[in-house]
Amino acid sequence: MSWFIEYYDDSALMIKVKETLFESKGIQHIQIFETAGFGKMLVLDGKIQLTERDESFYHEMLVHVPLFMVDEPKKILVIGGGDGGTVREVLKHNPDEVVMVEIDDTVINACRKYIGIDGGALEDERVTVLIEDGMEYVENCKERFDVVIVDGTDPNPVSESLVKEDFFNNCKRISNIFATQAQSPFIQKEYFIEIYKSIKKAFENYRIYINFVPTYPLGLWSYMIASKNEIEPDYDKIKQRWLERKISTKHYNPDLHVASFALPEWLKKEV
Ligand code: AG3
Repeated sequence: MSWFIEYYDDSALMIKVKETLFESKGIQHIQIFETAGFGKMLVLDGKIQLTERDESFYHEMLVHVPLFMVDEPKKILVIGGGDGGTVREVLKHNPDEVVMVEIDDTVINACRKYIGIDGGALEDERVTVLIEDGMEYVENCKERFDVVIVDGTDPNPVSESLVKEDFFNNCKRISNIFATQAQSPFIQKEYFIEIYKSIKKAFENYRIYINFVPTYPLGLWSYMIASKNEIEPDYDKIKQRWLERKISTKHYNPDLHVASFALPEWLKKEV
């Protein structure tokens, strides 16, 4: 047994590891571990992307919050998300078409082989997987999507374009509702503020929501949802859609959906 340590600026998270299942250094440094208590774990460039034990906390909030805000989410675009967890959740809404644009096919193949959280979602006939840069895809995109979701990594040279105003402007042009993961507002305040400022410039309406994901930087995670139209989490509508769609989840429910928009005072001061 050894410890995998993810270092933050002045703190760190340690996960006990049994063995390394996969490692490769290409566009990104990919590591997949079997852990002692968190199941399989995906790490990109030293940063924990998911563990089997709590990935549902993240993927379900990233996906179900925007999708339950829409009457009939039929056509969905996912940027990033090579492990397939986001597409797996999207399919629960029974869409007609899902496009996933992932820049690194090694992540897709390694996750399929060694983790398998997509549960076959990426092979579903309604799903098209494109190996392409997300920014270039949205720039050239002539289609429209009901919902666009960004499941990216911490901003780095590969994913940096996905937090810029230009990218969000294109997402606005091609979507009715847009949602992105938005980092830890507590431990990665600069990233969070950068995403917030770009979203604010690009969209008329935007809201922040939060939940806890134990293996992400000190546990608190944020997301932003944005649209040309007004965004108001209407509990009754969400509850009704939840009952109609009969979606089973491990973490998400309509109460949590509405509660996740309540922000603590220290965070309200930042936005
Ligand atoms: N992507 C967002 C997680 C980033 C975690 N950051 C960190 N550990 N420093 C998750 C991808 C899962 N589909």
